[in-house]
Amino acid sequence: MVKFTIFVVLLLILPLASMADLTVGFYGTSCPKAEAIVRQVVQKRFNGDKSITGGLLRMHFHDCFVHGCDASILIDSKKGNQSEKDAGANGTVRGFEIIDEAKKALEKACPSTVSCADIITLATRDAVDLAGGPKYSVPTGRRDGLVSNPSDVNLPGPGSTVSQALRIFTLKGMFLNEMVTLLGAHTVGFAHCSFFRNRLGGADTTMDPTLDSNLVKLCGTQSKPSKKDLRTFLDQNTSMVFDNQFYKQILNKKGVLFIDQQLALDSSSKGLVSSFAANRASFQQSFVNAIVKMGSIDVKVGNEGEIRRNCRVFNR
Ligand code: HEM
Ligand SMILES: *[C@@H]1O[C@H](CO)[C@@H](O)[C@H](O)[C@H]1NC(C)=O
Ligand SMILES: *[C@@H]1O[C@H](CO)[C@@H](O)[C@H](O)[C@H]1NC(C)=O
Ligand SMILES: CC(=O)N[C@H]1CO[C@H](CO)[C@@H](O)[C@@H]1O
Repeated sequence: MVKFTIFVVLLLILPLASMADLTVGFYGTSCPKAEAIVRQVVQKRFNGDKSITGGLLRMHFHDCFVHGCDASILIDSKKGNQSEKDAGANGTVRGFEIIDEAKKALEKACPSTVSCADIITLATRDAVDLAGGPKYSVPTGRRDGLVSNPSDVNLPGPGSTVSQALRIFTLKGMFLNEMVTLLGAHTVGFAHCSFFRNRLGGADTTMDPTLDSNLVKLCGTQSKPSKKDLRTFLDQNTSMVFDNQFYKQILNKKGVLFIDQQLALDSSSKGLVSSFAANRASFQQSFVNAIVKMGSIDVKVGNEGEIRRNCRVFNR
């Protein structure tokens, strides 16, 4: 009976072990200014370009969903060996130079101490706040990973249904309500025509006809595409503000991506969409919980991995 109890207790504790090794204020003694330094870099960039919130949020998502949140997304390809950055359609992830700038400042203040994976996490947290989103504490202590392969990238595509996308989130231990919440990040940022052009020109009648004709002007249609792959806002109304407007837009058939519009139509997710559209505070609280959880997916801690000196290359 005692053995059995210990076994049950271990079963309960083990899955939490890696999350427990991340702590709020991990750099409190080793690099007390770490969070302030990141904040300063993000603030400066944001003052010049409010769109960085979109770039950082998407970077954090793509990092965490491949190999865990370990900065594998930051590694540059080498001759004859490509990295995660170069996986097919994920080439439009942006904001790498913000991470470089923060890393440079941090290496000066406290060499080889603050991981690139934590820089992505903290920078995203600050950018969400600056754009009008929730303020939150986020645990740190992540270590940087030692692999980066394009073939490891298994992210949902923009043409996914809710259940297809959920299958990938489930593999990462994320639930439907968390997926619907995290997709609320599409309240900021851009999408390129190539990700939604197949919906245009009446091809997908779930799109508002006025939005459709506006987007045709920008993108053309699948049979007559525009020459350039231009981009538009994912949230067509309050494009630069981190609010719950995204949910209101998709309830009005103004989702740009197929997956976004599906959230408002699929019977499994539409109830949550309505409740987030009606209540900004409940969206923001739910978002904090979900993004902190996303930030703990398969993290490396303790002696695992390394603290990269340059976020774009492995130390050895
Ligand atoms: C089913 C899941 C998801 C799909 C299929 C998806 C798909 C996409 C696509 C196709 C784009 C356009 C990229 C471009 O044209 O450059 C995009 C942008 C974006 N995504 Fe997602 N996404 C998903 C989940 C998420 C999550 C979980 C987050 C963050 C928590 C996120 C944050 C963003 C942001 C902020 C942008 C704007 C990027 C920018 O401004 O450069 N997405 N997403
Ligand atoms: C290069 O190849 C190895 C596997 O052979 C892999 O582990 C590594 O992460 C790859 N990527 C880069 C950019 O070095
Ligand atoms: C756009 O957002 C503003 C501010 O939240 C809101 O008052 C307005 O109704 C929205 N307009 C449309 C067309 O969605
Ligand atoms: C969101 C997105 O575009 N994901 C793509 C990333 O790259 C992989 C591999 O090329 C695609 O399968 C995903 O659709």
